[in-house]
Amino acid sequence: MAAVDLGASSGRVMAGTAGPSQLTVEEVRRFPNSGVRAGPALYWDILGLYRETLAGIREAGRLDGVGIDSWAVDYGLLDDRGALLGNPVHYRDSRTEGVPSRVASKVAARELYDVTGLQQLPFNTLYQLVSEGARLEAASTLLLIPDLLNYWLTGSIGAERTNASTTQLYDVRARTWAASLASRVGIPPRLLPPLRDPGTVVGTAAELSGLPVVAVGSHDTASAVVAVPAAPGTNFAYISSGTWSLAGLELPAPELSDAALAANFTNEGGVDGTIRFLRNVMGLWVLSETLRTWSCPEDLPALLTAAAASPALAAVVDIDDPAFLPPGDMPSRLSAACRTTGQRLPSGRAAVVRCIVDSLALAHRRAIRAAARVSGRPVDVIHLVGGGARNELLCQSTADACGVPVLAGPVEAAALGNVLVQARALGEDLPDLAAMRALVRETQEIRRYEPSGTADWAAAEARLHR
Ligand code: LFR
Repeated sequence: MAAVDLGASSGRVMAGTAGPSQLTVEEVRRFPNSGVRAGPALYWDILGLYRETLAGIREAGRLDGVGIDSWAVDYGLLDDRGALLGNPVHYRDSRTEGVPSRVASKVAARELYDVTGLQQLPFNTLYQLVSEGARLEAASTLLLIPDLLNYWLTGSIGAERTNASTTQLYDVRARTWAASLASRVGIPPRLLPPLRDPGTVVGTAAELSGLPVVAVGSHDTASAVVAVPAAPGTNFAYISSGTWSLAGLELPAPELSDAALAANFTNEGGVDGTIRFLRNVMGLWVLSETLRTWSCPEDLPALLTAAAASPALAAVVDIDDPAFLPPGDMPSRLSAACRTTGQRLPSGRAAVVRCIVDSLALAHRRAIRAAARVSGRPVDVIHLVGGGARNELLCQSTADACGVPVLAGPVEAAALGNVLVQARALGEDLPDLAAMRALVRETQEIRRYEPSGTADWAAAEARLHR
C-alpha cells in the first residue's frame, strides 16, 4: 500500500505492508510543504502537493491500494462543475481574526460545544468559512484536503468522518453534519458532502492504472492514534507529537461537560467510532520556527544535545499562548513572554532550545492532567508517537513533567495507522483497534522513559501565573 501523509511542514509518500506479524513503512518520496505567502494571504500549494503525491505513488512500485491523510480543518471549495474555486488557505493565515466572537453572538459557545464538542481554535473550518463571506455563494461543495485529493484521483465526492469531525460543523453525538447550525452562521448546508467512514473504498484512480483509493482515518492525528501501541487494559494517554502536540485520551463517547468546555478539550472522531478527547498543544512548531529564524534548521540534533546539558527550567513560557501561532520571529516572542512573567530568556541558542522543550513538556503536563481530571480516568502511562518520539530530551522532560512513564514510538505513527486501516479495507484480518495495536507492539521500536523527579515542575508551572 501507499500511505500518503501530508503534514504542515512536509509531505511523504510511504510504501507499507501489513500481514500476520508484519507491519512496515518505508519512505519513498518526501517533499517540503511550507505555506506560500502571496499578497495578503498565506496559502497551501495544493497543486504542488497533488503533483508530488502522484509522483510518489508512481515511484512506490506495485501497489494494492493508496490512502491519504493530512492535517485537519483546511479545505478547497468546488463550483458546480467540480472545478476548484481559489487556492486553499493555510490555517495559520490571519483571516479569522475577530470571527469567533462574531459567531458567538449568533450561537453561544456552550451550544456550539454541546453540538460539535470541538475546542475553540481560531482556525476551525467553521470560522474560516464564515470569513469567506459572499464568496461562498459561488461554491457548491466543500472538500477537506485529503477528500479533495481523493476526488481528483477518483472523481468521487465525500467527507471522511474523522476529518469532518474537526470542522466544528459536525454533530458529534448524532454523527451527521450539523446542518441547522451551519445555516445559522451563514454557511449553506449544500456545501457539506456525504459522510464516509474510514475504511471505505472511495473508488479507483484512472491516472494510476485503476489503483483502489481507500478513505483511511484521513485526519493525520486519527491515523496516528490508531498506531498508539497501548496494551489492553492500560490507563493510557497519548501525545501525537509533531508540528502540534495532540495530547489526550481515547474515549468511547464524547465528554461535553462544563469542565471539558472550560479546559478547551476537543472531541474529535477516531477510527471505529472512538472519540479523541484531546487538546492542541502548540508543539514542535515553535522550535522549528526558531531554527528557521536563526537560519539553521540542520543544527537541530546538535542543539538538542547542547540543550540537554543546559540547566532545566531556567525559564519557561506558556507555549500555548496564541502569540506563538502565526509564523515569525519566535526568539523575540519567547523573550517577551519571559519578561511578562518576571523571567529572562537565558542567552545562547542551546538555552533557548531548552526553554522551548521545557515549556512544551510543561504544557504536556497541563494537558494530560486536565484530561485525567475532566474525564475522571487515571493516566498511568503516556504513549508519545510521531516525529517527537525521536527527540530524547522532549520524551524525558515529558516523563519528568507528567510524573508517569513515557513510551516513545512509533515515529511513523500516522503512516502506520494509514496502512493498518487500508489493509483491513483490502481484506487483511485486523478486526479491531486492539488487533492493530498488538501488531504495532509486536513490530515497532518503542523506548521507555521513566520520570526522574529531579526538577520542580509544579514550581515552574506557578511561574507562568506570576
Ligand atoms: C496535526 C493537526 C492537528 C490539527 C492541526 C491543524 O497535524 O492535524 O490535529 O488541529 O494539524 O489542522
